[in-house]
Amino acid sequence: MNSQQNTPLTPGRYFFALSPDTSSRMQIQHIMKRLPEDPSLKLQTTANLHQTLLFLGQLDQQQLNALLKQTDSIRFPAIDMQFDHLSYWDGPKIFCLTSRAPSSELYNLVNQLEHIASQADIKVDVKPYLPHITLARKASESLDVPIAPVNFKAEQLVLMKSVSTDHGPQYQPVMHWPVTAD
Ligand code: 2AM
Repeated sequence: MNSQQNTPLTPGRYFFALSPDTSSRMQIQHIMKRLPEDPSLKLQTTANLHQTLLFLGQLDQQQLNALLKQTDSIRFPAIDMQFDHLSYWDGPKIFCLTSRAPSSELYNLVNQLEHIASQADIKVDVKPYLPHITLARKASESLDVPIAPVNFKAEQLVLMKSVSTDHGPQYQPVMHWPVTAD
């Protein structure tokens, strides 16, 4: 598959994600204004909004090179889904958007990514995939706020690097793969 690389890939913490298009991003920002006013809440920045597909963790150069050799085989159609619920997850203490009917194409893509990661000898989390978009961390209470469903349209897969900064982690898109027609 045709890929586009933004910056040289150097060792670090990586994950595969889908980025919301501009319209989904605006809908999400609108929902974020309705979160509780809690000073300890760490809101996701607009630039960092994403749907994680597979968290890869810390990768060395050899693992990155092996991973990139595998990515040519990835095939996926445009992924169009709705996030229709604002949830509180007690374990990671996050507010996130979840979907009552995630797209089956999403799971196909996650399976492909898990496969190529294992081919590249990258050990990933074996927990079942739960699609979500994190809106805020350090949440401490459940909430019951009805939302208008967010149409989430993703036309490219992104490899993100998580970089620590003084203002918290910054997620930098380092490679993109567009949808494939077949
Ligand atoms: P999230 O998907 O719930 O927001 C970068 O850290 C991204 O990978 C974050 O979006 C984060 O959580 C997700 N992620 C998934 N598993 C992770 C893990 N074990 N450690 C850190 N981040 C993880």
